[in-house]
Amino acid sequence: MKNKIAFVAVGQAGGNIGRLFENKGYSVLYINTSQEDLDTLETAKYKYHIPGGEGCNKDRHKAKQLVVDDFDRIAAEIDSKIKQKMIFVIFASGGGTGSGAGPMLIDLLTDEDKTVGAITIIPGENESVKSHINAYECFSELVEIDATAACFILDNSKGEKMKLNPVFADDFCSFLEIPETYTSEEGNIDKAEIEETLKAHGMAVVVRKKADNSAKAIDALKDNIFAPIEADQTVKYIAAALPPKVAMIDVQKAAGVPIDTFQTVSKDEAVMCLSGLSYPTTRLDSVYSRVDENRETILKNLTAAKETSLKKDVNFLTGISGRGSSGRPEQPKRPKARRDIMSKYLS
Ligand SMILES: Nc1nc2c(ncn2[C@@H]2O[C@H](COP(=O)(O)OP(=O)(O)OP(=O)(O)O)[C@@H](O)[C@H]2O)c(=O)[nH]1
Ligand SMILES: [Mg+2]
Repeated sequence: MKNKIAFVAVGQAGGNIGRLFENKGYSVLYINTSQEDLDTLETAKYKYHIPGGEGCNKDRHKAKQLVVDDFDRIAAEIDSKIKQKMIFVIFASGGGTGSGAGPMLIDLLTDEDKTVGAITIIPGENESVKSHINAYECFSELVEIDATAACFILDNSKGEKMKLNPVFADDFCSFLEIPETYTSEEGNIDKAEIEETLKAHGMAVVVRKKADNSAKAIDALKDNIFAPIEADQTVKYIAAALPPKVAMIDVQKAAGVPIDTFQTVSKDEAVMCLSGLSYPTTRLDSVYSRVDENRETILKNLTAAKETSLKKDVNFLTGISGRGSSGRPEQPKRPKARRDIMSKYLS
């Protein structure tokens, strides 16, 4: 799949996960507003520093403005380095650079006739209110993009954040490599089916677990590193390499009946990807609650500091963030669709 799928890693967390994919031989372009963050990626082949950026210290708006001002060069960089038709943009939702730039980049790149998915991260419950505000804003943008392909949502409340990265990278690569790893007279999964699974809009999860019966494989769907799957929900695709004693029908009973299944036989590990799931509303509600509980304090702080320049509040933030005047320089003329997308994120 290395000639079909590549990664654009934005911000620090994006870089941390991106480099695991690069180590496995995938093409990765790292983008950051912080040169210092990029410098930590010593062995990275393709790095791009957004000019004028000095990190965004959790300010999503700053990141968006930097992307807008430099988008022509960012797009040219991606075009020249990434030849694959499917791109996954990796970013944390709780910071500034990745959170601000991630959804917008997905929207802009999808517009460029590529299939673009997301690999993102929800902050852990112990993280700051600011991280939660950013995450909620980020997701409220992400869920509005109809054309997004699969969206993997790592949940930092599921474990130590640096430990989640290799679990995800290893499991996702095991899934991508199913066509080369497992062939069976009883059915194969080919590359087109992997792509089909990953093109499905909505949340996706990928898990890998040693399983000598169906129950163990199903456990992996409940106990994993991702934001929890909503109860009673629909699933579009299940693609799985299952050991002989794990039955797809049991997986379906647990996960819901998909539109299609792609299946092959593995040795002792179940490798499963579910896609086309709905976004994790319950988990996002808990992100919202964390902000809401601190509404009074946030209001007080914002009034005192008068620091935010966000022009548009996303639903729940109405009345929380201040509204500053723009005072931004005129943008150079860009093709209309692109300009429209950009203004949507800045207005
Ligand atoms: N799972 C995981 N989470 C991470 C990692 N690094 C940071 N995070 C989480 O990501 C959020 C912060 O995002 P960063 O990627 O550090 O921020 P950034 O995009 O560089 O943005 P700024 O530094 O604010 O400009 C927090 O919720 C962190 O807990 C990582 O390697 N893995
Ligand atoms: Mg950073």
